[in-house]
Amino acid sequence: MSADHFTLIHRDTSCGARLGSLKTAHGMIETPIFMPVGTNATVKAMTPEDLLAINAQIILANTYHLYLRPGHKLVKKLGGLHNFMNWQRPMLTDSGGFQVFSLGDLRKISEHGVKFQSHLDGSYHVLTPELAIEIQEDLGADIIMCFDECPPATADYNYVVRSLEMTTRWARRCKDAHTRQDQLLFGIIQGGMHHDLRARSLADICSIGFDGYALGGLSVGETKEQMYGVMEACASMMPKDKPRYIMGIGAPEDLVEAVWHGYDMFDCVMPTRNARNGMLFTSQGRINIKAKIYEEDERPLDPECGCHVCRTYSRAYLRHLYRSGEILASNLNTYHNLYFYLDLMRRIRESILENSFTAFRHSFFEKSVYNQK
Ligand code: PRF
Ligand code: ZN
Repeated sequence: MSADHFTLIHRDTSCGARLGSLKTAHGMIETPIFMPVGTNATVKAMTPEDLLAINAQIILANTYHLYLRPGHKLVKKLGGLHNFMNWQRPMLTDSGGFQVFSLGDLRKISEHGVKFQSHLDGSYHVLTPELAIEIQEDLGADIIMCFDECPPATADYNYVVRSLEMTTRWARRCKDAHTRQDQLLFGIIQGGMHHDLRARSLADICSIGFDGYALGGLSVGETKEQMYGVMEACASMMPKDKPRYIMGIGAPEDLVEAVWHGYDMFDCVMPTRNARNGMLFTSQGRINIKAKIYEEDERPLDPECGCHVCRTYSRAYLRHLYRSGEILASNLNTYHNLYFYLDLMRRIRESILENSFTAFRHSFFEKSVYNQK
């Protein structure tokens, strides 16, 4: 892609927050943006039509899962991910790095790549930087990610040093293997909770040169203080003219904090996974729809929410669907939670444009049930 795929539209004068637009092969996205997670070429419980209705601009899918099933060659044959799942807006695929490392005992890491056993049938596979790129080229997402190692929060300093050095060498191999000019390739910064190592990883990854930069290795069991500390330390060193993505983040309060520091893109399973467990985000805070207090509650889930679910159904009905294990519960709950996240991001973009994001952040934490700790 051309070097001018990312345009900074406005910088909030009161903080680091930025408004941008990112050009991809399937259209533009406005940043800051939240990307719903669609691991298996589906955002669980949502049709692509539902996603359009809540105005999702971009969704995410996973290399690891789609490689194992149905296989990247099949997806390619069927016209790529966009065609396969009938989603014509932008898409991003994660490289499989994080998913493979989450396998615990089922994997073995070397310079060459990662040998792992499928969580589906126990079969053996080796994922390398080159294969992760080949798979992502076949899947055909608009934005693809380098193959990285995400060390556990418990990793010691020397392990993190060796790990980030290998992630840098893998990033070089990913860039060399990448051939599709219509895809953006993002680099991933690691370095655990150590600010000096983050600085090193950031300098190394940026010197290779990518279309965007992501912070990996966050939300892996550290405290919020540690996570916000890394965000803040890295923000001032990240290139200003490229999109900045924090992977696997986060709770509503984390998004507000990250945007304030100048990050542009986010993804997390929290709104979708929590929805399927009956945990819903509202303007009054998190609520658990299975609670007895909602048994006869005829009010909308969130009276301040403009989504189809809140305009149509009562808390009592949503509670009933959830308790009965009805399929519709997952759809309605997910629909609302994603609407809540996307609407939060829309309001964030609006306030950046008005240079009032610091005030937005203040009132978000002041009057809101979403506090930082
Ligand atoms: N690397 C990759 N994907 C990720 C992460 C990472 O470190 C995280 C960290 N929470 C989420 N998704 N490739
Ligand atoms: Zn709603």
